[in-house]
Amino acid sequence: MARQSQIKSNLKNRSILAASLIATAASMFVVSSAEATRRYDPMSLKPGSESIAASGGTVNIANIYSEVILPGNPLPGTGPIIDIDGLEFGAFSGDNTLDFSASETDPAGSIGISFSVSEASNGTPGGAVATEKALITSGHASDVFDTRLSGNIYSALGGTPATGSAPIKFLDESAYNFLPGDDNDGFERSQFKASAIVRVLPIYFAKEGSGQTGNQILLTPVGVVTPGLFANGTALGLAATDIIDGLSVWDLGTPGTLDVNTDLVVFSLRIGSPSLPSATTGGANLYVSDFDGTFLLWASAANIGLLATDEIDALDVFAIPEPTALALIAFAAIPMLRRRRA
Ligand SMILES: [Ca+2]
Ligand SMILES: [Ca+2]
Ligand SMILES: [Ca+2]
Repeated sequence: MARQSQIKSNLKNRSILAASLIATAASMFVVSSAEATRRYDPMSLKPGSESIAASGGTVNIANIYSEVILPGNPLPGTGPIIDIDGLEFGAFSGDNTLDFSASETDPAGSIGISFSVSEASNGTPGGAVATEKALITSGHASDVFDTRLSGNIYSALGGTPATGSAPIKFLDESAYNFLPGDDNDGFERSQFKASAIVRVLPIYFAKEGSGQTGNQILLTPVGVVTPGLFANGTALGLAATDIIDGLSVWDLGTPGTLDVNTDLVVFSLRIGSPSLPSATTGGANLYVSDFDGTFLLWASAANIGLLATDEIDALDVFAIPEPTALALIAFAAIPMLRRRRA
């Protein structure tokens, strides 16, 4: 009897879980329908990008641009649309926003990355990056590529680097009214603003300029325009002249405060940074830290379809739904069907 009631309880829990998963999927569908003609994947540009000259200087490397062109959503005029002016988060005219991040979620789950490379990068022969480079000169540098990695952030912190799948092209620069001669050097999938004016997410970023050393992570909370220091290079185990050029932050523990051994970061360094394996390699390696004063390899260039001499200059992470979530729905449905037949 106890066993039976345990089974019933399990069935009930599975039904609740299934209903909850279906409801979640349904609500996602409603949101995506409402947003079907708009999407924001904020992006910033590297100095020297083609759009800067083409715009007569209104495209600023401190600013963050977004609003992706989708069917039914042509962007007005030419050129990209500013999502967050640099002045709104503490990157001034002349500063270069190196990369930026919202606070990521689900560090224990399966993970994918979006990245962009520098113009000098070649990618593994035959891979997505090499293919884009062959199509149009420097067109690969303004694109965004996706790959998925094995394990999760904690397995990397435990000393097991991830392996990745072959990258695929996720976004073309034309989706932003950017030009093929642009070089995207900052990317994030999160939507920082709920409207054109109100930023609803804190922004974590690295920049160069205004005396800022590129080995630090700054944080501009919601409601203010002045950044504070979230983590210095020492917390990451970085040298004074290392440059972070790809960044994703999990601000766990107390939001807005650095919690050593709890908060997490994955990052890439610019080629030439003294902490890399050599003066000409390592720029496409990804590293992980929990701010304990050291960092570990998360994935090497070769594991994400890139060459050791390539450069990742923009980085974001995203959660990949576990196959088990879908399996659970099916698993929950089977006993319900069986019971009905009985
Ligand atoms: Ca790039
Ligand atoms: Ca924290
Ligand atoms: Ca890099």
